[in-house]
Amino acid sequence: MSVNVVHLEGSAAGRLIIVGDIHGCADQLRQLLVKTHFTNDAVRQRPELLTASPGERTVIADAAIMKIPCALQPMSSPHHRRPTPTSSPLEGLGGPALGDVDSPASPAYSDHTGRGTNRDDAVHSRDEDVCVFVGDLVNKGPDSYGVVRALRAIGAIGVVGNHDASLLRLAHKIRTGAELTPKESESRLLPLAVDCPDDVYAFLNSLPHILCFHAYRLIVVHAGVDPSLPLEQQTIDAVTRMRNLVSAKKYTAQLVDSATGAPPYVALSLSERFATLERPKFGKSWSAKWSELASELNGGSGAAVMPAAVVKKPREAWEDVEDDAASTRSADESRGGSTAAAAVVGRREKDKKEKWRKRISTVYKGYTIAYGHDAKRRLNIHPYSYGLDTGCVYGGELTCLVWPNTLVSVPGLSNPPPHHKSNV
Ligand SMILES: [Mn+2]
Repeated sequence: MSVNVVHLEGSAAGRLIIVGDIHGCADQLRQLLVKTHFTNDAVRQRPELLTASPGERTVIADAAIMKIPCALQPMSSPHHRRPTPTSSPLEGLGGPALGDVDSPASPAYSDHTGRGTNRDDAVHSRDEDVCVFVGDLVNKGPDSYGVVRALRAIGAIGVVGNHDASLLRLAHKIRTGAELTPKESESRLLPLAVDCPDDVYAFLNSLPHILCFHAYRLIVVHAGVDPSLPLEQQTIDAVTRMRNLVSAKKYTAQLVDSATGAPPYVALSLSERFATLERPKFGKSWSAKWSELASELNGGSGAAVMPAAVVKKPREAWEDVEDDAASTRSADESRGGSTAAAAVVGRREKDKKEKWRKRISTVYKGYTIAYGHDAKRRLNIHPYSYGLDTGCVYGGELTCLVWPNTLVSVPGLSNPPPHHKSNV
C-alpha cells in the first residue's frame, strides 16, 4: 500500500487551527477550541458541540465518509496552481506567540495565505474556521470516540496517526472475523476496536497520511518525512512512526550484531540519502534537520530569528563532517589568492550546494510541516517545522497552532494513566 497524499487548494474563509495529538481527550479538545474562539457554521448551528459537559456524548447518526468536509477543495492535480514560494511564516516574525488569541479574526492571518481569502464569498461567513488535526485521535485518554465525533461534527480534517491506524487494523480484523494474533488479543486498543461504531470507523478510515495545503505552503503529517523524497515517495511506516533521521551512509555503516545478524537500529525506510527511525536513540530529530535543510533551500537561515524560549535546543550541526572539512580547505586555499585556487573554491562551493540539495527535494521550497507523534520532545518549533504533540495524556498539555504563528494550549488530563511503553 502506498502513502495517501491529499492536495488541497484554496484557503479557509476563517482561520486554520492545527491541533496536536488528542488521544481521547475530548473535553480538552473542546476547551482548547473554545479558547481559540473557534467558530464556523457547524458550531453556530449547534453551539453544544463545544460546550457539552463532561460525560455527555454527541451522537452522530449519519455514517457517511467525509473525504474533504471543509471549505477547501481537493486539487485536480498535485501540480495545479502551485503558489510562488515565500519564506517561512516564522522568519522575521520572531517566532510564534504563546498564549491566548486576542481576536478571532486576526488581520495578519489572511496576509499569510498568499492568495487572500474568499471572504466575499456569500456561502462562507468571515468566521469560517477550519480545524486540522495531526493524528492519534484515539487510545489512552477517556473518550476516543468522542474526539472523533467532535472533530467530525465541526468539519475538521487531518491525517491518520499510528494509534488510529492500529485501531483501524484491529477493528477491521474483528469485523471480518479474522483471527487475532496473541499480541493483538492483549492490545489496550482491543476494547475500542470491539465496540468501534460505524461512524468512527468510517471517519478514521477516510483519513489520508499526508495533507498538503498549497495556499498556506503547509504540509500536515503525523510523524515526519524523509526530506530527500517527494511526498508521494514516502512510506506509510515512515510518515506515521518516524522520530529521527540519520544519513544513509551512517545507517548502513552500523555494525551488525553477530548473534542476531541484524543491525542494532532498524530503519522504517531507507532512501539514497536518509534512514528514518522510530526510536530517538540513533540519529537526530528529523524536524530539526528538515528545518535546517528547508532554510538552506529557501536561501535564508531561519534558525537565527527563533527566540531561545521557543526553540528548546539550538540547531544541531551533525552528519555534515565532510562539508565542514571542505569549507576549512576552501578557506585555506582562498588565502593563497591564485586564480586556480579560486576556481577550486568555486567548484567546492558548487559541490557543497549540490550535496545539500540532494538532501531536500526542491518540491519543498517554501513549505512548512506541522506534525505530532513526538510527545517526549514536547513542543518542537523550528522555522519550517512545528512539532505539536505536547503530551496531553502524559501530564502535559493539548496545544494548537493558529496558523501561522500563534500557539494556544490547555492543561491535559489531570490524572494521566500510568505510562506504558507504547505497543502500537
Ligand atoms: Mn503517534
